[in-house]
Amino acid sequence: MPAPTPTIPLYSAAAPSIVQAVCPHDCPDTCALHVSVQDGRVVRVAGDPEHPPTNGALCTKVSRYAERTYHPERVLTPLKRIGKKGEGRFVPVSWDEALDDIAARLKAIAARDPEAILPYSYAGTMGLVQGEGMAARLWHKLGASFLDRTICSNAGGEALAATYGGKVGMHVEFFAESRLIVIWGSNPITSSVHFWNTAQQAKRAGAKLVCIDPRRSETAEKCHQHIALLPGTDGALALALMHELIASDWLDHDYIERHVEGFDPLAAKAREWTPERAAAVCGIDAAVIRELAREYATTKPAAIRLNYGMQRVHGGGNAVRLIALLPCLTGAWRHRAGGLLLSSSGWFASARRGAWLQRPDLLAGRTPRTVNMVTIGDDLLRESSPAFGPRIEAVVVYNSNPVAVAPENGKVARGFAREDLFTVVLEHFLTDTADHADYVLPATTQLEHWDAHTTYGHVYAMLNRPAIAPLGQARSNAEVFRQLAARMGFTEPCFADSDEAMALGAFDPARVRLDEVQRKGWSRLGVADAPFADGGFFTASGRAVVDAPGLGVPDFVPNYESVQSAPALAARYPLAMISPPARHFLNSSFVNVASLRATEGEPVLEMHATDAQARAIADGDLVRIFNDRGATLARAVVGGVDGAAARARPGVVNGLGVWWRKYGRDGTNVNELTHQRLTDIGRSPSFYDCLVQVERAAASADSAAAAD
Ligand SMILES: Nc1nc2c(c(=O)[nH]1)N[C@H]1C(S)=C(S)[C@@H](COP(=O)(O)OP(=O)(O)OC[C@H]3O[C@@H](n4cnc5c(=O)[nH]c(N)nc54)[C@H](O)[C@@H]3O)O[C@H]1N2
Ligand SMILES: Nc1nc2c(c(=O)[nH]1)N[C@H]1C(S)=C(S)[C@@H](COP(=O)(O)OP(=O)(O)OC[C@H]3O[C@@H](n4cnc5c(=O)[nH]c(N)nc54)[C@H](O)[C@@H]3O)O[C@H]1N2
Ligand code: SF4
Ligand SMILES: [Mo]
Repeated sequence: MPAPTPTIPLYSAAAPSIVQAVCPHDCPDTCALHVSVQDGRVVRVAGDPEHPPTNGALCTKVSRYAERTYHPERVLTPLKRIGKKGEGRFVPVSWDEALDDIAARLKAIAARDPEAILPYSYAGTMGLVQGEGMAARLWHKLGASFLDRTICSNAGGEALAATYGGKVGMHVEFFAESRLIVIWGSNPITSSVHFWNTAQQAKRAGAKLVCIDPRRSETAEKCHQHIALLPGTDGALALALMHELIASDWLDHDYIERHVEGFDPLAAKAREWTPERAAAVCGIDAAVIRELAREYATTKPAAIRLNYGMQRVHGGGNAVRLIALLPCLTGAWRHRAGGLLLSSSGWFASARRGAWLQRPDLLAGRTPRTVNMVTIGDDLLRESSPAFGPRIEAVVVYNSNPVAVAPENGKVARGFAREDLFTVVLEHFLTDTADHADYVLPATTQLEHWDAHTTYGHVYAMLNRPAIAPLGQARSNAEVFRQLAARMGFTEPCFADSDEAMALGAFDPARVRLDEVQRKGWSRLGVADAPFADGGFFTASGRAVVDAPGLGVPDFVPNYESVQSAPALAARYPLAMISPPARHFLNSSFVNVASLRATEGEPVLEMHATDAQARAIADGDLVRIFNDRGATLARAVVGGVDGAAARARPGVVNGLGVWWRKYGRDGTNVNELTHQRLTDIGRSPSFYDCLVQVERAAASADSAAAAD
């Protein structure tokens, strides 16, 4: 098999040339990058000053992209396992040896039952080519199991689509003109820093910023007001806000009349939710709810930046539906700086050539079974059954690190340790998942391959050009799947499309100005400034929907695990644990970048002094966090001593994620404790719906750790 011909521009040794690229990470900001290259080496990665959402700035993590790319631990040759699964012991092999063996093994399994093969991927890169591009073509042709890609946003996504007809909302830049911004379930200083800069502009112009978050996050402490509700109680808060809007007649009757379908049953439900009732559920004061309702209704324009942090609980879908209806009741949508933004990805639905990129027609009428990526822990351990289908015999992982990021990951690690499972991992690094692979294949980074990008935070279609040749023997994901297809004898012309052709062909020329994309690297879709000023939602009726088919009228759905909903469990595990991202990591990416890991230090558990003192835990103690699913160790960060500000509210502990298990003191991380139960809507994980107990760790655990 001939080596792939890289379609890489060659740069002279003279002044650095700047290559137009895109940040590939799972982040709503989707920045345009300027990659400076000198002598074939990246010397700097900076934000494109012309691209409005980027505005010339990047977050700390991606400013370090060169450090990540040239990291001494990059996997740069194909590797074959020689140790036990999980040990991470490998020897280098040639691409031909690896691909011949992988193709033969997958072909043999497919001959028995292609559904025994499971592709497992998420958003390590959000690219249309290196994500589900060539890979999807191969899996469709093969008839492999479908993967339900729900680990992040699907509860909120489906909820938003049930309400508005699509994943659509305000433009991020117009938040600068809002007078009230409610940052709800989001920590943008960590996870969407460009939005935070926009909110700062609004603040300087006199806007009030309110943050709704159980944790006093980096963002919460910089807002005018922080409402620290209990995890998973946002739906109750939204209902009580509606109660107040109705009781005080702060409704936009004309907007409701014309653009909301099913207001009456919603009003009936909201009338049951007095601020006092919600306050008891949310663990906050009723007066706070009354005041928020008044401000939200009477400040114009008022905008809600909802984000995915609040939908990682049992009732996350219903909560999003309720919150999404708030701006419909007050008519906030009439102004371009009013309304709500959870995701903008729906604007790209017809801009992307999805069927061409992914070729579902290659299924030829077959409908393989679907495996939910959230329940990979249970599913890898499952035998064949009529309900489940065949036992999973092979997993091909790319753009994801499930052993670290999937819930209840003690089981995920056990599943990947199965000796009879054939595992291939396409990676930059030897992650927890790669350590379990039979073959690790070296993947290119965004600086080394072509791609095209849509985004969920703004409305620019974007193109990523490779800045440098692949390091070592790295190959792009698309190239690996192209070569596997050839070895399996698939001769459809689509398997010969180059990465470059796929990137340049990814957008529909009827919707995207391709000349501008190629020239500048990005182009704004044509979306109205105030898209729902006069209704026009993407639902069948064009109105925002209350009583969605199959879902009914949205309601508060309590957590699976909380003091109120599961008192017997809470008697043993009285603390609610949330595990939002640490600022310098991106999910489990960057954990191995020394400078970023040094900033984070070690896995920490934030606790309020009341909870810490009740357990004789002092700031800096090593603690053991545990429940029936497992245990993990972390360093306690105790706040609230003598009434000082604390990150954690009483009753809630924050275990910042997502560390690689192997960097944890005992080879575990917070997902040892989370469970695999799914959200009410969208089959998503309930990471932040998790009861635990905390105790001081044995002195031996601390001294053992201190020794290494
Ligand atoms: N630095 C960094 N940036 C990231 C990421 C990262 O890991 N690190 N991840 C990226 C990804 S994949 C995503 S999906 C986005 C996520 O971005 P966001 O949607 O902003 O989500 P998180 O930062 O996970 O969580 C936001 C906040 O939700 C709070 N929260 C937890 N439970 C609840 C609750 O029940 N109700 C409310 N109201 N709030 C709650 C958490 O305390 C946290 O402060 O960020 C992206 N950007
Ligand atoms: N407890 C807890 N767990 C969580 C979360 C939480 O807040 N708390 N957040 C959840 C969320 S929101 C999400 S989105 C998931 C994310 O989970 P994942 O999508 O698995 O994200 P990462 O952990 O960043 O892992 C992505 C991997 O892809 C690799 N990668 C990047 N680019 C490429 C490429 O071009 N080719 C190949 N082959 N590999 C590449 C990276 O090296 C990295 O190891 O985690 C979830 N897990
Ligand atoms: S802010 Fe988000 S999109 Fe921008 S560089 Fe950082 S991770 Fe990438
Ligand atoms: Mo995510």
